Amino acid sequence: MSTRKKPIVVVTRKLPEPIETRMMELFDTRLNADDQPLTQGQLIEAVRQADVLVPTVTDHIDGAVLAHANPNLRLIASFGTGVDHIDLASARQRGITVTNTPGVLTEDTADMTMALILAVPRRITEGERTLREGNWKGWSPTWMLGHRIWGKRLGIIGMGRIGQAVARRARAFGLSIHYHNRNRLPGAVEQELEATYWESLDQMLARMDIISVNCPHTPATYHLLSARRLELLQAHSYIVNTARGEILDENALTRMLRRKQIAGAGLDVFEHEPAVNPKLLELPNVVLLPHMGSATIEGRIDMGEKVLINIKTFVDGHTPPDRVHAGMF
Ligand code: 8YV
Repeated sequence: MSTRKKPIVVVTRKLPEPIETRMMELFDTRLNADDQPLTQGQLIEAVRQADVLVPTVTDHIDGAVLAHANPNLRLIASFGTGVDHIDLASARQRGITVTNTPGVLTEDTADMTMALILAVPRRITEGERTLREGNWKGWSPTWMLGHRIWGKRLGIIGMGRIGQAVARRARAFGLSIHYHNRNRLPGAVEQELEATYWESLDQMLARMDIISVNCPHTPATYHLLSARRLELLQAHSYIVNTARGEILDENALTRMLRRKQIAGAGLDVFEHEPAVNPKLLELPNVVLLPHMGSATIEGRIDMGEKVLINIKTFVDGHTPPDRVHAGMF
């Protein structure tokens, strides 16, 4: 057993038990047993203390927080794939490496996306609500009619790992696959997915029956689906977002849903989580989920394993496998 001092690892939220136990064995770990999200003051305290910080999507690690980091804070090993809650430029300048947990939540997030692609046009939660509220008067040939998804066009925005996993599922449900991405996929992948590439997002939006948002939130994708772009959608179309709320203008979307300028939406993420535009809650043609796209116990354990590996390789002096960027010095 090495006598070298173990690094202080501060974990901001409660993680699955096997991950926390291993974290305790490997490092000088500070856990958050009652899982209360940290306030900005508590986050500042955490970066003052930590050699390694393990945050999640609920921690906003901006420049103001990082300004209080102690000089030994060398790694932010985030639990999650998206890193839009971390001011990457500021971390980099301070010599702090950032890692994430990509790959292990691809299939779970794609499943949830497919669930919403089915749930919204087929009015699944609306039907369930009606039944639970005791308002089901019995079967009728013209009641609770939704829309068929077989044979419709799905436009995927962001054709990375998750976008492609959605495409594979959607093909099996008879949807034809269209996509917009920063870079066109290799021909072999396009062929396998029978996917049509649209260089112009505007042109794709105007022609699709269902849109799925699967790109990361970056400064370039903030309000990518602006009011102007949302207005390009056809009135019968649906939109599903399991990526980040900030990618679409939630107020504009709500307005369009209320005016029936689009047919419905399935949202797992929101612009100001955990707040949800109250007008969305009043609409029958939306399915709203509390950011649970990757919420499986298997996924959470895999994410935790990735965090452990990233920390261990880093403190042992190697390049962590999921490095988003290295600190600048
Ligand atoms: C995670 C996510 O639950 O990984 C992501 O980017 O959005 C979620 O699936 C969350 O980020 C954990 O921090």
